[in-house]
Amino acid sequence: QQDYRNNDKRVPGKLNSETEYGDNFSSINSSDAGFRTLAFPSISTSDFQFDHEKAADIIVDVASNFLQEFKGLGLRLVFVDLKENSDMLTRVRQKSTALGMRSEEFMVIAGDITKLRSSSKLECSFIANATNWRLRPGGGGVNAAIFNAAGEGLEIETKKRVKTLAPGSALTVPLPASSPLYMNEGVTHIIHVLGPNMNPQRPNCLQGNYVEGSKLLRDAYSCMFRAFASCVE
Ligand code: AR6
Repeated sequence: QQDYRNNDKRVPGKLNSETEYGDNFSSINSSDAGFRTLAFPSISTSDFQFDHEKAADIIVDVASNFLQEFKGLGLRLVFVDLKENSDMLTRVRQKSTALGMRSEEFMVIAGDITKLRSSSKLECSFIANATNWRLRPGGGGVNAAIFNAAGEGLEIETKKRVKTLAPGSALTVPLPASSPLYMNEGVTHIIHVLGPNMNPQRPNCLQGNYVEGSKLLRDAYSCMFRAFASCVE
């Protein structure tokens, strides 16, 4: 059994604890010790109905630029979707592989983003959330899953900071140590992100304007990754 120790002491939580990886991570080797990890879902591609091909292009482009810019700092990005047969998972995996993105810095995995340590033994201190403009719990999708798993502490800490979020922006919220997501999964921060909306049933629909939509989706990922970097730097 390999020993995957996290050597970074800058963020509280499950530091220096032994981390094991399940079958999905069999290719990971001991050089992964010390990575700080952000797990993030596909922003805007489900309830907000953003085009999948365009979204996948944006994810790999913004992520690869970010990893290049912050090279050597031990930052890792993990793209997560619920099912192995997810269309977004397949597209992002194909595009990141074609681009030669290094697997220890950029991973693509299937699973519930609120259970990465307990189900996959993957240690992620940071989780991004695809939220709504009022940062309200519920509403289905990954937003409901994260607010449910984190408990009321996330809602309280979120509301202390802002009341609304503009499309293309992000807000970092530290989780209280009493949050079940902190205690059970070692998650110390949630990064709320609001993506562009293409669903006429939801507020601020862009009505198929992909010039504006693509710009906002790029901004959303860029803000998310920078918020992560600024917390761990
Ligand atoms: N773990 C990982 N991925 C998940 C999970 C989970 N537990 N649950 C859903 N996904 P969506 P959007 C994936 O609709 O399109 C909300 O109601 C899902 O398969 O959650 O940005 C908010 O309140 C998909 O790939 O976000 C907003 O109003 C991805 O997460 C609105 O939906 C995003 O799907 C935001 O819509």
